[in-house]
Amino acid sequence: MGLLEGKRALIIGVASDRSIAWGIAQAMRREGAELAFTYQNERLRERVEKYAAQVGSEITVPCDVSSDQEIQAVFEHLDDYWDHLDILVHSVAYAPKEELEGEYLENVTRAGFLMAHEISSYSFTALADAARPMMQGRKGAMLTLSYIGAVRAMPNYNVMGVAKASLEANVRYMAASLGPEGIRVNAISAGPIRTLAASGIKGLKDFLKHVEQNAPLRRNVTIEEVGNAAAFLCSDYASAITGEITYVDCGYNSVGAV
Ligand code: NAD
Ligand code: IMJ
Repeated sequence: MGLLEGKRALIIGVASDRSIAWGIAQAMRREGAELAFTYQNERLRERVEKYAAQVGSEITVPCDVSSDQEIQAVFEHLDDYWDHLDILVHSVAYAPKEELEGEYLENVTRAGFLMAHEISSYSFTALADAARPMMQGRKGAMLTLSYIGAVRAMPNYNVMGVAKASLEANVRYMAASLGPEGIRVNAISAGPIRTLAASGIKGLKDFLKHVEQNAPLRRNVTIEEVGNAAAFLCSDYASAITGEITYVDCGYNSVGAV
């Protein structure tokens, strides 16, 4: 029997077959979960419908996480199909591209800072609050994706690192809020992966190579491996784990300069 047999999961953040959210969706499906998906905008609708069908799902709902109305509508729509929800996966981040290069203080703006925090951190809070009514009375789990730039000043990551630090604190405060309802809240801090969100990032190739040469496992992580960790963290096997940031990065975070 699969780890997630009988559970229902909403996956937010599939944009391509390289998306971390897609790795998570595939692992959760394999472990027996029923899935629903959101897509950011019309441009992504058909693509996400196609991916959903591949994992036996007919439930796809639009959701730009900057809109409270769209967030509310997701759960109204979901309520037509499901009488409850067990798992919420948040795999979304955004900051203006111009701020993800060069020196932090030179490039950060008030608008970019607010945007990064709104889309990459606050949206998890807003989605959790909207999902809460459907997650009552079950052993629910919420999961988001972070990056080591939350805890170290990494080149080019800049304002996104500050937003990820907010997201990680959010995980702890949300875990404290939702714990009494039996809902767990965790994050996976993934190593670098070539996805749409990582494409066009200055120096990515060299950084992937650096990880390959220095991480204890001497390689980079895959979306399948992040998916497996996600399935575990959202399963009842992780029933005492909440408020945690789990590194899934081939050990990179645990070593210093070599
Ligand atoms: P991706 O581009 O496949 O996914 C990013 C998703 O964010 C897309 O599906 C996009 O539609 C969505 N998104 C952006 N703005 C949105 C908005 N306003 N409303 C709704 N959706 C919006 O890239 P990914 O690498 O799979 O990123 C997923 C998560 O993983 C992000 O939080 C990212 O920070 C995190 N992460 C990525 C890496 C990496 O190296 N790729 C490493 C660690 C953590
Ligand atoms: C992002 C920026 C700088 C360095 C980076 C990254 N490295 C990695 C990433 C080394 C691995 C990818 N990552 C962890 C992210 O969280 C990416 C978030 C992101 C990416 C974009 C690109 C396109 C855009 N806005 C973005 N906002 C957030 O316009």
